[in-house]
Amino acid sequence: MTHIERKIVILGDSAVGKTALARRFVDDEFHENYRPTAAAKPWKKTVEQGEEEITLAIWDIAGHTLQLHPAFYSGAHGAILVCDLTNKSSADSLTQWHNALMNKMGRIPVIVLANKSDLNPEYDLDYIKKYGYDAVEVSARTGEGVKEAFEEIAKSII
Ligand SMILES: Nc1nc2c(ncn2[C@@H]2O[C@H](COP(=O)(O)OP(=O)(O)O)[C@@H](O)[C@H]2O)c(=O)[nH]1
Ligand SMILES: [Mg+2]
Repeated sequence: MTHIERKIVILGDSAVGKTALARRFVDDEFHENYRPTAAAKPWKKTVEQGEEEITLAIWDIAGHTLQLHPAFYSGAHGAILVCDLTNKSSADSLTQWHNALMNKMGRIPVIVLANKSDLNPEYDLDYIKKYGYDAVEVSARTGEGVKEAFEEIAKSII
């Protein structure tokens, strides 16, 4: 079995659940209290994909500015764009986050996650589709779809 390391960045508006999703995937934990992410340090988790063992270094954005820091995006192989199903404007922001990333990294593989599927939604996946994205519903709280989503992005960047 060969071992490779891949870098993934997580982008999206404040409080959509970027940190919660990384934490659910890496530690299988969820915490209710809101704590804005202070520093950029990668979360790491190793997954198996066929004959490959991939360590994912997951960079959760620190702060919430579209002015992406080089340490954040540099060397990224793939990206996760996150919006919050209870906050429509977070879906309207997806294109901006994606453009900010593409300006730096070109077209790297991206998946779009519509988080907080455990709550009453303000909009549905069709709304996101208008922006050209096939989003997947997930919940960091219940874990719904989270593992599958990270495995999907891992597969696309081997
Ligand atoms: N109900 C629910 N709350 C969530 C979910 N994901 C995150 N949250 C909550 O939303 C808030 C913001 O989450 P956080 O991960 O800090 O967002 P970030 O700013 O994008 O990193 C926190 O209070 C989380 O507990 C989810 O899937 N369901
Ligand atoms: Mg955060």
